[in-house]
Amino acid sequence: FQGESHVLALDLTAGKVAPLPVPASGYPTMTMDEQTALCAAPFSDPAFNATIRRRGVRLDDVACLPISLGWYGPEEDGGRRLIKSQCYSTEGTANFYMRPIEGLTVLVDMDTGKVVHISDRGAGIPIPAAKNTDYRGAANDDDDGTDRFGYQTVRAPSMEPAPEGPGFQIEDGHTVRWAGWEFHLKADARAGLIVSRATVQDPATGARREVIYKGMASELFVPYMDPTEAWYFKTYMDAGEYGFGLQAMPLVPLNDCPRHARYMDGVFVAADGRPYVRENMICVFERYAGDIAWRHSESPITGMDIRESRPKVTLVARMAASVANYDYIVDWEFQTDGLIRIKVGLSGILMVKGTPYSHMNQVRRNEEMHGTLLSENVIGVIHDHYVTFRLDMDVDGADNSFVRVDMARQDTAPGESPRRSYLKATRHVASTEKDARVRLKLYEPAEFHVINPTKKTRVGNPVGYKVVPAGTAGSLLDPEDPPQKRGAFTNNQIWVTPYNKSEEWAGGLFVYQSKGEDTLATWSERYVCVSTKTVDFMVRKMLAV
Ligand SMILES: *[C@@H]1O[C@H](CO)[C@@H](O)[C@H](O)[C@H]1NC(C)=O
Ligand SMILES: *[C@@H]1O[C@H](CO)[C@@H](O)[C@H](O)[C@H]1NC(C)=O
Ligand SMILES: [Cu+2]
Repeated sequence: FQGESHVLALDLTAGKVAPLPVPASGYPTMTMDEQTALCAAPFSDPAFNATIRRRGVRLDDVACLPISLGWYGPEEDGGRRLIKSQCYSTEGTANFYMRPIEGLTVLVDMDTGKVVHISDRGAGIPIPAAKNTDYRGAANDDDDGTDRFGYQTVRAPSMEPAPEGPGFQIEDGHTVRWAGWEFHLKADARAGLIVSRATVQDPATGARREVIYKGMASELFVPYMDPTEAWYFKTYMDAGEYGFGLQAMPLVPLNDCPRHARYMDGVFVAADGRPYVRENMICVFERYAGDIAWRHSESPITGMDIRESRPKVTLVARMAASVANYDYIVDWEFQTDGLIRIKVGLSGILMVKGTPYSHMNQVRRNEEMHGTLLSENVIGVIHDHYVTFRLDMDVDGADNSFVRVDMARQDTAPGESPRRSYLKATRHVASTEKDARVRLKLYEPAEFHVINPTKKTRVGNPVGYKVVPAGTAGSLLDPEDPPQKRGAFTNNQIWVTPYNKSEEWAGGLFVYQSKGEDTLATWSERYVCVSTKTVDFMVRKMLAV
């Protein structure tokens, strides 16, 4: 092979393989075998070993991580697959993330495994101490069920469903049925968890009604806000570069998921094409957290003695991806009232930067630190985490439209009413992709509906689902900044595009070292009529530190 990428369509019925167009730039997601091999790659270079010795670290204590390097122009890229290694000292702790060998960046050719360049600007930056960095329970807890401060360690509370067992069934290992819901679940190498063919039973007619054809995390974007040599390139796109599902480890029963959870395995492909199974990738469980689903009580003034209350029990499908230091927890939660909630939790360990400073009194006034001094010789660098979800909605079938309901103040005419103003809702059906780009504004509020104009409710309104953005934020980077061009799906909070099976990944099909010409931002430039649509929906942004 000559380092070329190919995209192939396999026709299982005909037993044929046909080539598909290859994206203009970028490379496919790294395989796990590559990522494993790349951790060892720097050690094949004597100059690397010499650098480590100069930094006073024993070679046996060094662990290196493969860091995707984005795309910063042809001079840097050289037309080949590259990766930058960032190394840590594991001496005295399992939490090597807290002990960066700061300023040392090793550029490696991914195909040959050879070191291309070593940059070490970290001489004089000490490696933060190992003391008190171990996060493992056993390292901190005493045998008597207390932690090192003497506090009782918290145990998972009981979240047990009714004694007659779980209220859900899983058929064929993948089809979940619960409270009128039916959907298919699958662990995917790139997206992590895919929910498809979600239908719900109409309580009035008993008919199954379609809701979502396919929903999944489409891409992530994690730009660090430090433009210096050893940090500028850290602008990860975890799904397309690392594989959100490839990075998911088996869930820990009883702590990751409650007692009566059921687990689902994932099947992935190794670098040589062989399939392998990873167990317990997804868990499914009923959740009762003490909340109320619906209630109403009558006041005694009515003379009616009504106390109606229903406990809120939901069904959760969960996976957790550990992309190096960070752990993302993705929950799809189904409610009995038809609502589907997607939640992203962030856990794990910060990626930190070494510094000579051990106290803020050493830092010059107004000195740009790109973060916060968290501990002796440790800076937490400011950064974002964006996750965008692609929702291929099928509300009562595939003929769907996207409606923006604008909320605006309407002033009354003089003498019309004692009121001077009220809130007026105006519906606007998107007619082009450009028309369906949503940038949220606090003082220009709107609601977003995916409707089926061909299916009406009993009283004549189109049926629909409301899309509710939560915890979103826009990117503050320059739109022409190379990482922002690649992560351009963060330019808007909602995008709607007509169905196109080549446009599943918001950052493009080949994300690794891509230039950003194959993204949602490009696709939605087309003046295509939006009828059957896909909603790309940015669910969460977190600003750490
Ligand atoms: C670098 O050090 C590692 C660990 O001691 C060793 O395995 C490797 O052979 C060394 N590399 C070279 C090129 O000497
Ligand atoms: C589908 O997407 C591909 C890739 O963006 C594009 O080349 C093609 O023109 C699109 N098809 C339609 C019908 O818009
Ligand atoms: Cu973070």
